[in-house]
Amino acid sequence: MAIARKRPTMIELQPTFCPGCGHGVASRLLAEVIEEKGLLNNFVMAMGVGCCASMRRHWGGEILQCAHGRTAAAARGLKIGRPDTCIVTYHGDGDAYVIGLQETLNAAYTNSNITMIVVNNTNFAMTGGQMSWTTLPGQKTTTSTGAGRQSGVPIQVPEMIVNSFPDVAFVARGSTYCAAEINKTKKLIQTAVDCQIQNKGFSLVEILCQCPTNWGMTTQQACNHIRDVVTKYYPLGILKDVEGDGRQ
Ligand SMILES: Cc1ncc(C[n+]2csc(CCOP(=O)(O)OP(=O)(O)O)c2C)c(N)n1
Ligand code: SF4
Repeated sequence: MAIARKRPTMIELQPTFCPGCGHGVASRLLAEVIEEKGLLNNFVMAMGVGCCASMRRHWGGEILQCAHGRTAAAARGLKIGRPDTCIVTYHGDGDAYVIGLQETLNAAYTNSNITMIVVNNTNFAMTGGQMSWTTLPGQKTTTSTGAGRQSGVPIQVPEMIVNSFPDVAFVARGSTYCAAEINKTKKLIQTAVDCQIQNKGFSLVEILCQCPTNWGMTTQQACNHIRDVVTKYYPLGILKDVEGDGRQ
C-alpha cells in the first residue's frame, strides 16, 4: 500500500517544473528538512536564475531572488546581516559552477557559514539546454550538436572545493534518480543544514538531477542515464565531513 507523505508547508501550490524533473524532488527535500528542523520562520532561500526560478510561483517560504551567478555572494551577505537565520542557496550548475564559480569558490574559501544546494543536470536547462562546464563528453546539447561535447572535461566543483579549501564543514553529492538515493540525499541536506546551525562553516550538497526535457529522454530513461552514465563522472557520496566518517 502506498504511504501518503504530507506536502511540506512551504510548497503552497503545484510546482511547474516539467514532468519528471529532478528539481521537484530536490526542492521538496529541502522543504521537508527545513520544516522538520523547525526553521520555517527562520529560513531564507537564496535562489539563483534558472529553472529553479519558477519556484517563486509555488514556494511559500522567504526567497531572495539573486542575479544569475551571484547567488553565493548574496547568500553570504544575507548571512552577515542575519547570522541567526538559516540561509540556503538553491540553484543549477550553470548558476553555481559556471557564471557563479567565483562566488561559489569564494564562499568556500572564506568558509562562510552558509549551505549551498546545487542541482547538476549537466546543462543550462532554462534557456533551452545549452552546454555547461558540467556537460559530459559526447553529450549532445543545443550548443554541442553532432557528436556532442568534444573538448574539455566535466567540472567537479565539490572535489575542487575539498581539495583546495580543507577547512569547509561538509561537501557531498547525492541524486534524485531512485528512491534509495533520494532518501540518502535528504540525509545529506539534513547534515549540511546541521553544520550551518552549529556554526561549523561552509556546506554544499550537489544533487545529480534528471532533465528529461533537454536530454530528450523519458523520465525513466533519464534516471537510468544518471545511474549508468552521469555517476561515472560525478561519484555519489560524502567528500568532506568535519565530524569525520560514520555520521550518516
Ligand atoms: C547575467 C545573465 N547571463 C545569462 C542569463 C541567461 N540565463 C538564465 S538561466 C541560465 C542558465 C541556467 O542554468 P542552470 O543554472 O544550470 O540552471 P537549470 O536551468 O539548468 O536548472 C542562463 C544562461 C541571465 N539570466 N543572466
Ligand atoms: S527544462 Fe529540465 S531542469 Fe528545467 S524544469 Fe524542465 S526537466 Fe526540469
